[in-house]
Amino acid sequence: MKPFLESDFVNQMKDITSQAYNHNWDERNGGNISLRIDSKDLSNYSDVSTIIRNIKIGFDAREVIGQYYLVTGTGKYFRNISSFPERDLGLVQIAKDGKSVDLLWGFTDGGQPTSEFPAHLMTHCKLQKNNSDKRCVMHCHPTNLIAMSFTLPLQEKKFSQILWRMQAESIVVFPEGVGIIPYMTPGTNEIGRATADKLTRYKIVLWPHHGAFAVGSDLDETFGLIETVEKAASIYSIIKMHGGRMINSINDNNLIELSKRFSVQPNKEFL
Ligand code: 2HA
Ligand code: ZN
Repeated sequence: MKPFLESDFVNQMKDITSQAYNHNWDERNGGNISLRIDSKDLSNYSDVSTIIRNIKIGFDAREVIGQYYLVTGTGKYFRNISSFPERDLGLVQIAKDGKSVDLLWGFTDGGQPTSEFPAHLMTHCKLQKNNSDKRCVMHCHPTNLIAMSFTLPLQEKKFSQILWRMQAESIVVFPEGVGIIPYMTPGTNEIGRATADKLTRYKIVLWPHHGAFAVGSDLDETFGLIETVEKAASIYSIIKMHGGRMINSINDNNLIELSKRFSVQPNKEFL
C-alpha cells in the first residue's frame, strides 16, 4: 500500500497540466481535466477509502453513481498543480443521491471540482453508456484554434477540412473531424449538454472564442489529440501571416491515401 499522491494517476496529472501550461493553453485558472478510475485500481492506495466531505454538484449524475474521478479544482492554476497536487486535485466518487460527490483525497484547502464539472460528467455519462474506453476529458484554451473561431464560419465541415489539409498527421489523428457548438456561457449545464452530445460523434469539440474540449483513453492520448489540432491551427495561422496564398497543398486524394494507409475512416460528409 502506498499513498495516492505517489500514484501514476497523480503523476500523469502533474505532468500533463505542466505541459499544457507550457504550451500557453492554460493561463491563470484556464482549463480542467477529469480522469475516470476503476475501483480495482484504487485498492493499492492507503488513503482513499474514507470520505473527507460531501460536495454538491448542481446537476443530476445518477447514471454514474459510484464512479471515481480524479479532477482538477475550480479556480486552481495548471501552473501550480505539479507543486501542490493534494491541494489542487481531488479524487471524488459520485454519491448515492447522484447530486453530490464524496471527496476521498485532495482539495486540502476546501476546494471543489472544476466549474466545468457538468460538461465533464455529462460527457463521462455518455461515454460510459456507450461502453467507451475513453476515460479522460480535457478542456483548455489553445491559442490558434481559438483565433480561427473569430475569422472563419463556425462550420464543422469547413474547420475539419482546413485542419486536415494543414499536415499529413491530422486526418490520421482525428478522422471524424472537429465538432463545433455555438458560443455558450462556460460553466453551465447547457454548455455541458451540448458538448457531451457532440462528443458522441467527435473526439474534440471547439468552444468558439474560448477553447477545446476533448476526450481520450488516457491523459497522454487526449493531450496528443489537442496538440495535433492546435499544431494544424498554428500552421493555418502562420500561412495567413505569410499572406494566405498557398501555391502547394494537401488535396482530397492525398487525404484518401492517408486514410487507407493508416486504416482510418474519415468522416464521409467532410471528404
Ligand atoms: O476552468 O477554463 O472554462 C476554467 C475554465 C472555464
Ligand atoms: Zn475554459
